[in-house]
Amino acid sequence: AHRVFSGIQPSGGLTLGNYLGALKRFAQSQNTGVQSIYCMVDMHAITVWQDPATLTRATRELCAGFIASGIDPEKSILFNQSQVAGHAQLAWVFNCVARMGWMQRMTQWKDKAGKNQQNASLGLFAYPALMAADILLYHATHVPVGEDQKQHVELTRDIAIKFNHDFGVDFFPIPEPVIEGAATRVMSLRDGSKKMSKSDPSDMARINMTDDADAIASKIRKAKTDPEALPSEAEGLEGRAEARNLVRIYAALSDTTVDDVLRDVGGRQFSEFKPMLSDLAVAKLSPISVEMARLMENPSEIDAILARGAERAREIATPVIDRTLEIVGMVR
Ligand code: AQP
Repeated sequence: AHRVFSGIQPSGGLTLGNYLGALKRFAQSQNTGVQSIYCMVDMHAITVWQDPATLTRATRELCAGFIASGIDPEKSILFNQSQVAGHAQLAWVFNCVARMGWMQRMTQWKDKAGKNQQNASLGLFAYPALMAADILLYHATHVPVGEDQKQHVELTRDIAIKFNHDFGVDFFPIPEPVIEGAATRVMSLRDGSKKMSKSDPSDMARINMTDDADAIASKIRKAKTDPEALPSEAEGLEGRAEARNLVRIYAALSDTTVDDVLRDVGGRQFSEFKPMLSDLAVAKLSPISVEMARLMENPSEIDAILARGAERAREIATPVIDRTLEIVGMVR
């Protein structure tokens, strides 16, 4: 059976990268009738220090972001990871299946741990094993993510294959990453070689889902570009990372392709294109931020949605973790 799982960390406010790489696509795919499970991965978030009150708020705001982006908590399962114990249980088993060398090769580990790996948390190192547990706990077959998470989904496949092989079973399905659309890797507005990220120290590098129209317009106006006019074909964006990023964002927000956008705007200067892009971004994002703010007025309602989602998630997860522990030989 086809089942979708994906997660987002409540490690800061949502960005345009999270929206285009994840949320917008989740909303589009929920009408295909496939069972979809979306998780606020709070246990992943604490792999780097989170202020407790901020984590609580960010988790609720993330849930509001899912709903405001069009994900219906009745159709999809929406919950936070720590409410379903199976994630931690299965992650432990996978910590014992995965190899240190596999983790060491992960680019996210290298980027986030930086030069001082000895000082990074053990959880940050083991992050991909927990992510494998998130996906495989539901026997998910498809994992919609941005380009940056492809390597972790591949590691999930390796863990599933090794578990099945080590125990001589055909228990875990081998999940596929689903990376689609014009903006699977939204880049920083200040540096076209870095991805747009919640945790970038410069707020000017990203568009937050909670930014108002003025903030969006000012960030796009100040976004780094080059002095050339826009090309009329995608090839003309080669070697122009910042220009390409803005065109891709435009294409993704307007549900078209880069080629279609360039057909319309090729030959124009950025002084003309940037206001078009900010108008489009404001038109698409402000209804979402207004709805997020409205939902945040009632945190107990959000908590009830997460609790109900967790209950539904546990119904799927419990038999899987029980069977896993039995396969491993643990007395049940
Ligand atoms: N820049 C991006 N372009 C496209 N997709 C992106 N995603 C994140 N950034 C971009 C996708 O959003 C989903 C959730 O990501 P996450 O919160 O689990 O963690 P992340 O990938 O580490 O995102 P951030 O924003 O960079 O957070 P921090 O700064 O805390 O690490 C994933 O599907 C991801 O691909």
